Amino acid sequence: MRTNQPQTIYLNEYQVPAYLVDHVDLRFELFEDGARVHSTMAVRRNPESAQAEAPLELNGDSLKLESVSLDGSQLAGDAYEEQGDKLVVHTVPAQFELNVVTWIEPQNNTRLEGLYKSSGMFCTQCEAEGFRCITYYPDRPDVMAVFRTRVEADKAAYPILLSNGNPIEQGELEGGRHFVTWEDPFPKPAYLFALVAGDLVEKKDTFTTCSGRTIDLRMYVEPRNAAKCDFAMDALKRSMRWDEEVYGREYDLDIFMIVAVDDFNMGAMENKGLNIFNSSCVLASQETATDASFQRIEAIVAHEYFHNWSGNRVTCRDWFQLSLKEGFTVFRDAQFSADMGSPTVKRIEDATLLRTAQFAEDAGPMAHPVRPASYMEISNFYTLTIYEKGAEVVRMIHNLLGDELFRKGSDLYFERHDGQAVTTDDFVRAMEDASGRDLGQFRLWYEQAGTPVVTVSDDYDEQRGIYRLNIRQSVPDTPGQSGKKPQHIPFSLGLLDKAGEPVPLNLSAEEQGGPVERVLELTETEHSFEFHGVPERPVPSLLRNFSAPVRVQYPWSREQLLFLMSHDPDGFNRWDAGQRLAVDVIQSLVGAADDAEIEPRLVEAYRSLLNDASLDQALVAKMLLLPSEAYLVELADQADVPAIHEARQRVLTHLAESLREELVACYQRSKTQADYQLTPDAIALRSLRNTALAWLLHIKDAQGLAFALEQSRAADNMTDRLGALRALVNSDFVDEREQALAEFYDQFSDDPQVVEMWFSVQAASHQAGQLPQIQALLQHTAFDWKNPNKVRSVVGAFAGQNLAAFHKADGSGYQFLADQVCRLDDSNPQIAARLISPLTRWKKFAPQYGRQMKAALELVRNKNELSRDVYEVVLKSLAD
Ligand code: 0A1
Ligand code: ZN
Repeated sequence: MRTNQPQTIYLNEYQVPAYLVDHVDLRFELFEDGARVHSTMAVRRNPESAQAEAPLELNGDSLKLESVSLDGSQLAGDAYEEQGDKLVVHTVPAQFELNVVTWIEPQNNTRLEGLYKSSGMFCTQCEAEGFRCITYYPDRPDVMAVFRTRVEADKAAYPILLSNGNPIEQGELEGGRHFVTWEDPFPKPAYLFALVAGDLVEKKDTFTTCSGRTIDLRMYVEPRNAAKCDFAMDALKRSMRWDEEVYGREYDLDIFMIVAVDDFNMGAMENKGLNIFNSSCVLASQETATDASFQRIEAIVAHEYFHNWSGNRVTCRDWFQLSLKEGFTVFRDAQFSADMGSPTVKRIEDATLLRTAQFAEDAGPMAHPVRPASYMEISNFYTLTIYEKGAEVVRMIHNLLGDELFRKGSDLYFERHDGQAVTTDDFVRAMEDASGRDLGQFRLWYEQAGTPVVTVSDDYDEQRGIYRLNIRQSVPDTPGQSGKKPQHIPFSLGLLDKAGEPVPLNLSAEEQGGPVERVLELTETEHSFEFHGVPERPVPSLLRNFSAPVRVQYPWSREQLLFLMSHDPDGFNRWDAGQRLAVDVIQSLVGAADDAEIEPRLVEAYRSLLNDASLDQALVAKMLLLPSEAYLVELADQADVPAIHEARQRVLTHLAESLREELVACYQRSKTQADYQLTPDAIALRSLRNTALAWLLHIKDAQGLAFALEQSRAADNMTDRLGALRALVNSDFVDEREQALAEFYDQFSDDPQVVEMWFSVQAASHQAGQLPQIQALLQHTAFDWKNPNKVRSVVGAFAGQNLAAFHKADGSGYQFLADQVCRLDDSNPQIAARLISPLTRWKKFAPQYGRQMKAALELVRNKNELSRDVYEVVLKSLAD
């Protein structure tokens, strides 16, 4: 049990900083047994602060203070005080220079915040509050300073010394040591500080900006990864060009660097001029990365690069504004990915993530608005709500304003706030000012948590040719918020006649030949829209392209869904109709008798998908994927996971058995002859082929087995290799799967990114990932508790993806997860707090499960010395 209760921080208690830092000079002496950090800050009282006589307060965490001096004189012991996580200097002049020397131990830093070591190199992670683990500093994003950083280390062990900005000096030191000094001319918050020192190979390229400046591009990786940089480098250049063309944003420093590190809590970090990446989010080659990894890498490289403007040049005033940079930047990277590949597929993937995981978060105990009003530990707020829902909110603004006015708004935002730390409200105001639109009610998207539910009903007046849609919205209660107001929802729709032709949408009797698609703006609790001149009862296509992050309820018949699946001109809604149909069929089988009929029209719909080569194969590849167990759980109340798993498996078996011939044909037809390519078409074909293979192995088909073995043998890329392995692992071919796993591991045991995939394919598999097998993976030589990727690939994949194995009736999965969370909490609280998330939604599950999930949470709550990170999650999850 925790003894000292962590404090809650509130948005409405925000105060401007009492002191500002204009310039900071850092000197790092790096050694094997620790590092000495000398910091000299040019500090002045903030004229905007009312606290004129306030003492100077600096944040610190796990620091050993060696000395403090003010304007060159060492401070006497009573002039300052170390108060827990603060250094307080009692009396200071209006303007002064403060020098602080601290000693830290990067080699013992397992939290991976601040300065730490990963595979022998020094690296940093300062967002959100890691800089205070390096030195005492006003560690808040609204204090922006110009940084100069001198790094000193042994030259042989650490030939590469990096920090933000441009290198301005370097030289030799005594004892085989050397130094490099970097200066970043752009004022920045401390969370964007970075330092790297290591024995790394350098990959060089250049980029010429729109104004003709030549930028040096550099990637730094461990020598064994030298051949895995090309894709990320190209993705970087594509991103730089795209941001110039679409947002008019040019890069500002003379050099842009990317470093890959193996031990990293998140995906990557946008430090000014020196982005640091989790190796798995940047390193790739055809032989070791899947299509999905390539796409992820391209998106993350772009995301971090785009932050240079949306996050760095214009940053957040405080951490409640996190979505200011994250929501906007995710929206930007999604636009970029859509432009680079298939827009419909990208939209489907984003909506799937949102509906499966963000809706769940928004309905659970950690639900919070896109702009939260309070938090205990900010690291817990790097959530799907801040990132993905935040991006949807920006997307809705984009859709309400249109391309041109949105661009005008973003230009105004960047120009008006360049070099400032601002709020989400400033962002919305720039959009309003540039467009003349009133987004007053729209701001509720930032303030109210919970997923709005939009309930639609319709009637048709044949005599008058009027089709009416009645639309109601409601926003559910969430912890600490009830009685919510209606939100401003852009609701895109179309109507189809019997032949599948679009019906003109005339909103009055006078209107004729209206557009065939409209965005209705819902602002009230209830609306009724009448469409005139409609000659027959149409089928509505609602929320096209997922125009708002809401749940839509409409009493679709299976007939209508089948019709939309093959006729809707909106690709997203074709896919969505298929998903809804499959959900309906699976749900009707949950707990049903063994001989219950499985909707024959579902089989026929899938048959046409498989047979019709004229369809967009990228869309077909997505449409063939059944809704995931996680999504089915999200849709259920009082979920009985094993029953949902059974029902879904039954449908899969039935489909695979009924469509065996088509699957074999599809498998054979989808073989790509040419060399490996990353085009949307080639990606779609590999995806289709691997789905067909998985289905055949699901029914233990002998020909499928032959395909899989041959595919493993002949594959020239990881997508096909892993596709075959996954299909085998998820099959009943026990001997073959064991052999395939062993061979695969032998071949790739020296590649950590591939080993992580090898772990997660097993941990996510109902066949190969039962608890005893998970325990065995934890004992594997390649498993490492200190490496977040390994923890995620085994424990995270088991609890998050292998739902029926995790939700065992005896509660063993829950107990297991609680034990691992307790174990990790001591070494890496951020990862522990993320890992516990599957337990937090215990109220969502059938009581026999929920009770035991709750008991597991209580077990964690009772641990000694719980971190603030895990404490907050457990406390909120157990609250009434
Ligand atoms: N800003 C980064 C994500 C990030 C956040 C926190 C971290 O450490 C706690 C690390 C990275 C991004 O959006 O990519
Ligand atoms: Zn980001």
